[in-house]
Amino acid sequence: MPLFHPTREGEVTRAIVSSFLQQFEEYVDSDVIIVGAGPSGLVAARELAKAGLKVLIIERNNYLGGGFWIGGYFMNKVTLRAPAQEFLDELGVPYSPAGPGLYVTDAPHACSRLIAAAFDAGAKVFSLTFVEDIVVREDKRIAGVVVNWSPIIHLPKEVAALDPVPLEAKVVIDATGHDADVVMKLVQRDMLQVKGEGALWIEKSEEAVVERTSEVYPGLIVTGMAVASVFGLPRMGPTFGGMLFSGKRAAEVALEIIQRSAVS
Ligand code: 48F
Repeated sequence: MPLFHPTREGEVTRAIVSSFLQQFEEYVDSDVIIVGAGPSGLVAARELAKAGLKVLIIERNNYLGGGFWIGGYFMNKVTLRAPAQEFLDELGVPYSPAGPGLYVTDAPHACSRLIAAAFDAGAKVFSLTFVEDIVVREDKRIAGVVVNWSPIIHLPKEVAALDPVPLEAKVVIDATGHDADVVMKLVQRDMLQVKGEGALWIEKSEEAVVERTSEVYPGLIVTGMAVASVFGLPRMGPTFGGMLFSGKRAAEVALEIIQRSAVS
């Protein structure tokens, strides 16, 4: 008697393809699209999905977590300053004190729990998917993003002269880290100006990133290190509390926008 139930190869392929296509079709429009699955994007996704919204994370890499997997200096450790250890308590991730009000933990442990929490809450992910542009309507409002498979982006134009694939959302969150990739689509068209990231200053940057997490163009919110790039704030290095609180703030702002537009 074999251990596993019998199956045919075609059935396995069909299961993958039909499940993917069904999800793709369902998420052609979402309440919120979050570009980037780093720490700020994952926290925002979890909060918004917990609030009952339809949330799609788009990540260009084949792994989730952004800088949260790697931590500081490829050492797989991350630090958090109080009170950010509360996120670890909530996720059930162990950590050690590393100095007054400073904690250290294993980056993959914290990151994998955060990824799982976003999925548990109901967020969906398209990985290996690159956001290459934005959708802007006549009312000067971001209404979605344009995507393609990440490997396609690296092909020469004569091989891959492809039409855009747009996805719609009520709100888009730029959680692309230092590059502020979504915001830059507006900058390139003179629709927004940014200051560029300042030099590293941990003490100042974490507070400032959380405080400046906001809607920078109708329908577009910035979170995480993208906030520093937009507002000329200092970099913060391998301490992650600012990213987590910024993601939470981004979710609050998105909820406010969606609730406001539902009333009007
Ligand atoms: O860089 P990242 O981790 O962003 P974050 O949430 O956190 C920053 C920290 O990791 C660290 C730091 C703070 O202590 O300085 O750097 O601000 O994650 C950004 C994610 O966005 C993806 C990218 O692959 C990464 O996983 N990303 C960037 N551009 C695109 C994208 C794009 N155009 N389309 C899809 N994904």
